[in-house]
Amino acid sequence: MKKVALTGAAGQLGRVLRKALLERGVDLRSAAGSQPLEPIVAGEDVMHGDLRDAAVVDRLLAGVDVLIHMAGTSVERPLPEIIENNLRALVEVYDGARRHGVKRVVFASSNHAIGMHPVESKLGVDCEFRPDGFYGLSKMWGEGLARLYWDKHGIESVCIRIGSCVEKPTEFRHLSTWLGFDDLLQLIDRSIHAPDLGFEVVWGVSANTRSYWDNSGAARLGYQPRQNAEDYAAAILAKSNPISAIGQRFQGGSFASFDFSRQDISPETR
Ligand code: 15L
Repeated sequence: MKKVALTGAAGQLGRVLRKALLERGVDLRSAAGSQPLEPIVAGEDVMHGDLRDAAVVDRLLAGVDVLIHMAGTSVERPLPEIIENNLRALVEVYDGARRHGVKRVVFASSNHAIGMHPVESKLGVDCEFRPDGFYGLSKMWGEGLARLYWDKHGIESVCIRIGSCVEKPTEFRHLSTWLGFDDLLQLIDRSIHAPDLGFEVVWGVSANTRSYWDNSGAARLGYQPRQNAEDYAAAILAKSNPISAIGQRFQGGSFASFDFSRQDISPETR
């Protein structure tokens, strides 16, 4: 059986994954950041620590086949914080993967690496990077790092450009960007088990009728999403859109409109 490590286990998605993977009998080591994790099953393999510390990474990756790396800053934050958590820590993690012969890293990338694309565009994973902030920029850099470690060191990576991974879609943008928890679990399961992936980028998105993204490449993993945000459309369309007029123009939504200073693009210009 594969030994799987999970970082960010105390985070929003990490909590969902930890519980579900344990329920499915995965041989899991879960890692949190500053606070210790309380075991949720007897004898659970848990740890915590700062991933910028190589000794912590050694403890995380000893004997591990696949790492699911969910840790890091997950929203727009001042650049120094993003550099520490999403750049420096990620290099430590990939270096550790190299030291310990980890076969594959599943990297939580984000739609915010491409968030400045207009909502009218349907994108493949080979689209141009258009980050919508320093957070999105760090995910673009992370995908580049993953590529480097495959090309030079043979460590496989699946970079999942996660959309909006919440239990239920609640706003208009989610009709395009939603990733339901069942589909997340399927995608993670396929990312752990699909053979010989090399370097892959996939959209972390459900089978949404209004998806911004063409996820046909995810078939290589055997990912077949079953959830569709459209099932919630009536309730969502009955409410007002919480995103500003500028944010509504870009796939990154409110991340794109944050600190937006262009004067030549107004909500009205097309
Ligand atoms: C992300 O990358 C964030 O981590 C999450 O908080 C959401 O904002 C999500 O993207 C989204 O785009 O909805």
